[in-house]
Amino acid sequence: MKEIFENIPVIPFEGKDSDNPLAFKYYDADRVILGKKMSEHLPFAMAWWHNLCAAGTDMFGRDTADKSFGAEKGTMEHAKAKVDAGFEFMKKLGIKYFCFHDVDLVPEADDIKETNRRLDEISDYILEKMKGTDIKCLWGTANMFGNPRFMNGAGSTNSVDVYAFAAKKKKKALDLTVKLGGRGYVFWGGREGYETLLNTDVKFEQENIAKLMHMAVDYGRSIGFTGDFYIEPKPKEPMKHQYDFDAATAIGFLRQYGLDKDFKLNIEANHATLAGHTFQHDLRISAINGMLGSIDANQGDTLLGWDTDEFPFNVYEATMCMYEVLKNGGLTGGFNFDSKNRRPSYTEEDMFYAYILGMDTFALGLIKAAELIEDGRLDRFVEQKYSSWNSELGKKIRNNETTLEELFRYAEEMGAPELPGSGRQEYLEGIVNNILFK
Ligand code: XUL
Ligand code: CO
Repeated sequence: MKEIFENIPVIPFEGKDSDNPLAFKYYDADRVILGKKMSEHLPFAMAWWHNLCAAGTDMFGRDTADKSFGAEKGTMEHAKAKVDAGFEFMKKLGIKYFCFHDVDLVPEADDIKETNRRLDEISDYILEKMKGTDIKCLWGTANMFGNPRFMNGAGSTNSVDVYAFAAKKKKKALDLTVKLGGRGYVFWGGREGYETLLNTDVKFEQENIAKLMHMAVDYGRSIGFTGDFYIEPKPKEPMKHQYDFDAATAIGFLRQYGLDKDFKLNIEANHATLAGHTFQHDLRISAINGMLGSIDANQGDTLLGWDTDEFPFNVYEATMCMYEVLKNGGLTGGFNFDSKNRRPSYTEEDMFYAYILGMDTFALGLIKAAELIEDGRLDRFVEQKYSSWNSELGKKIRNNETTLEELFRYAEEMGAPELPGSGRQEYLEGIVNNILFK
């Protein structure tokens, strides 16, 4: 078969002194870090929508890139050309996973029965392509935000008919995910939220979202889906207020509605920052609750208030991300590049440069995070910071063996406590810089 990216070779690892733009400087798949290969630490995934569908359109202008891949857009030939392009792309970069929405795969027909027939056809084609490769599906999802019928949400909609239609799409997307062997299934609540409380029954909407999730879990398990369901939190955009605001909010929701055994979180860097947190914050909150499942790898722009979905180049952020991931013992999911080329980066080379950048950034983050852990100074500082809790009293409190009255008596004998000890933030930040730039 003729290559689509004819001018792009298989991307080799050449090391940090290489100036070849079509080579990895840090991502060395077989290099062992803390006892595991880089490729196992970093199950990278290609996002079908950004890489094979999005072509630079924004609110003010049409496509800049040509993503026809030699076929007429809006046809099944084009859907197949995207599969061909995607698999060639993944093979050339050594990417082992892909993620998709239902409508990324085929042109949507007016009649959903025809859309579903096309989905059957394309998933057969993808399965055929997967044969003889080690490329797999990381997660699937249904797009329940693009079509005007979802203007008031899918699980949260006011229309019971739209709700049933959403359920139909979800069932099909689950069928496809299972057919393609997906490790996970994502719920991103794109329009599950509100513009104004004047017309919104928040409690009613949230209960209905939970019911749809329960039905999806029941159905998924009944067809043999053993992977994780994920909520992908995001505070706003497209809605003014989205219910899955951040990791803490999503965890509370999952627990309230008894979904926490089947769900974990898919944390996207740019969503965490839109919620006013660091990426690391939402990773930590997920991890300490046993719910850090997967990551949408990208970054935002602090000067802009929206979801820019940039390819990650911030090594500091990637290092702190990998620090959390290593401490979590890895992910059940992977690192999906929910990232897009900037509009003026419209060539085929740019598609590759973007993924090389993202993969190298996370590889460097992994190397540096492992060095931080091996160095041990951060861990030792945190251990020492809480060392007063190793006392008899500290142990009693931790074991729920004391009372407010007993603490009162203790404090009365003690008098005023000493200051709790310096937080040493600047010293610790210096250690991070020292290791990053060693
Ligand atoms: C939107 C977003 C989605 C989800 C999947 O901000 O991140 O692409 O990842 O629906
Ligand atoms: Co995402």
